[in-house]
Amino acid sequence: MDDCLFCKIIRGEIPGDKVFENDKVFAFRDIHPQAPVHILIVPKTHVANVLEGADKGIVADVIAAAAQIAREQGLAENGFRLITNCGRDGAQSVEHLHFHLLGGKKLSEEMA
Ligand code: DGP
Repeated sequence: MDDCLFCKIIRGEIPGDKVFENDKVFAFRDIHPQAPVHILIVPKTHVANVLEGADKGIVADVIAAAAQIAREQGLAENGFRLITNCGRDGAQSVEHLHFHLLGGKKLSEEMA
């Protein structure tokens, strides 16, 4: 999508600290990290959120990549959090489906 921030990062038009890429998924470090490891994992196909991506198999591709990245980042032993925000009440600020991979410390038990 022409004016989507994350599409521009995927295309290399805006710098992104890339940590992973395959034919379907791209991952880069969050610009405002909330944990020692904070990576955004996004599908290369533009869908706005998990509602749009769920029935196209896109979410499954992103989750598979997230599991690989978690292992590569050394998060498998102690654990991590993998979340996606959706819509206004979910506090989604960028309308391109993304999962936050957070780890590298004991995370808060608060979910909201
Ligand atoms: P969300 O609130 O779930 O939509 O998360 C969007 C995340 O995107 C937020 O944690 C900050 C991150 N972000 C916003 N703009 C940029 C950017 O230009 N580069 C990178 N790397 N991350 C960004």
